[in-house]
Amino acid sequence: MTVKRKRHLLLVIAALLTGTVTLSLRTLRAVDSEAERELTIVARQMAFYVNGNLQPNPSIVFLPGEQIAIEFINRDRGVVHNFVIPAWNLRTDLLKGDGSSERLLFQVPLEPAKTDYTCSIHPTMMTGQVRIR
Ligand SMILES: [Cu+2]
Repeated sequence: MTVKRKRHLLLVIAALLTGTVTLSLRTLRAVDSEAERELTIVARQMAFYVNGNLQPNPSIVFLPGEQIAIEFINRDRGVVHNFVIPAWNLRTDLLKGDGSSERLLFQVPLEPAKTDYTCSIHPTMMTGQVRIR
């Protein structure tokens, strides 16, 4: 094989490898942008609890542009609640405290921001911060 031919072969191999790498990166990105982060938010004893943590009404931190699925569950027997992020026009229905649940799917805004989440029936007791960073 001549030197010229060898170089040509290397270029072909390099192009093939690059193509393969680009393709798999693209596939990964596509999968990634469709994947959503799941949060479970439970209402009980007049407060919100996130992902089983014991802190009531914690700050919830999102990444810019990420896809979120919130499963809101009302376990506050005898009390009606919803989960609302007013600034983002996000709200569940008012749910009975018998373990009723509703799922919210949304994309977080792209710009860093700070706002509040709340229950529209009990806005002073049931409220916390939402941050994008
Ligand atoms: Cu409430």
